[in-house]
Amino acid sequence: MKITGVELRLVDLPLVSPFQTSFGVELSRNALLVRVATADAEGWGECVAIDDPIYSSEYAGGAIDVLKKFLVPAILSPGEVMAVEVAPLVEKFKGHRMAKAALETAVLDAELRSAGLPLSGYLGGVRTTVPVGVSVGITDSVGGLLDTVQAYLDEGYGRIKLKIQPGWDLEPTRAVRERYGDDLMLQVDANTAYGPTDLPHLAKLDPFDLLLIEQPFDEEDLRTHARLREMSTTPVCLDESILSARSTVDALAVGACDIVNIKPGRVGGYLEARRIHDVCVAHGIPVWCGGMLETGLGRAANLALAALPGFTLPGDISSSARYFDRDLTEQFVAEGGMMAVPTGPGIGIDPDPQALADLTTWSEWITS
Ligand code: OSB
Ligand code: MG
Repeated sequence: MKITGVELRLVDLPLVSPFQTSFGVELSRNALLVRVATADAEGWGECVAIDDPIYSSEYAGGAIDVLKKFLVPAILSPGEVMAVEVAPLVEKFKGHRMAKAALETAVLDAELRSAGLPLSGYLGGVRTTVPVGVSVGITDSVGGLLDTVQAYLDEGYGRIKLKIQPGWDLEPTRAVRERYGDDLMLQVDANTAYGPTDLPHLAKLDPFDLLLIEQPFDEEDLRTHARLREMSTTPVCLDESILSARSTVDALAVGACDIVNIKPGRVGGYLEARRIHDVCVAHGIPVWCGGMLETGLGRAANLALAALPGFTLPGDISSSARYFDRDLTEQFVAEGGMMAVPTGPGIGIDPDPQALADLTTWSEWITS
């Protein structure tokens, strides 16, 4: 496939409400989009890096720089490229998985659109709808949290994830469990906010019968995650620590987790995400699709991945209205806690040209 040009574009989508985690507060989603142009079709990839390097080392400005200087030139130079060749072409550049993922996804989208194939079928998806949940940020008060959760339950979501941090953990979790009962699928995500001395404290979450606790410790600290598994009955899930199929194998070998959150951006793309899925299925480890407050473009592709057979837990893929008043694409809507997997070629959805124009803050074309 001959690529005639690559466009980098920043779009700024205000969030409907601030999203607070243990690492910071997000007020709007400043998303970097990659558009690949070919003679037959164009393809889209959304880079999940946020503005500041506080979830991981990557950030949007760094992604723009590495794409412009290294990654885009590397895929343009051979003259022709297929999606499976993108990762090998950029492998010599260390790290920057979120930037690499966006580029590979755009190439894959263009390729599949040309072939008339939906992403989900290409990846091996077996479902037409997938279970989804909501990630609920840290709020000012437990009362406010209960109101927020109630509103999501009224919309039909059956799984709630609470963001936690030291000082905001046992009390909000207990309050939600007591108010909504044992049938609610409830899980928590600490985004690395705890350390080894917090092990006994985190074991106090056991009575709340959580589906899982996500990434309580530093991304490099597999050992403490393994210790938590021995001290607590709550299943341990890794997010930030899982960077590749190789790191997944290592995490499983040291007994660091029961469950894996797969975010295609964090691991370098949908092809590596599928390998991680395959590793986990082979080990009997359930997986679910994480989210990074993506626009409709990113969520469309995540839905395709979440249709694979090993994705047995609800994904962080919510309705457009949970994130933005105005999405970049047509609205995604969860019904009864389920969302439809797009069926069109490639990621199966196009950005709305007017929304794209109105929300764009910067763009640049790169041609060979
Ligand atoms: O840890 O899963 C996370 C958003 C930004 C950065 C990290 C995380 C998140 C979320 C959002 O939890 C989930 C979603 O996109 O709905
Ligand atoms: Mg997480």
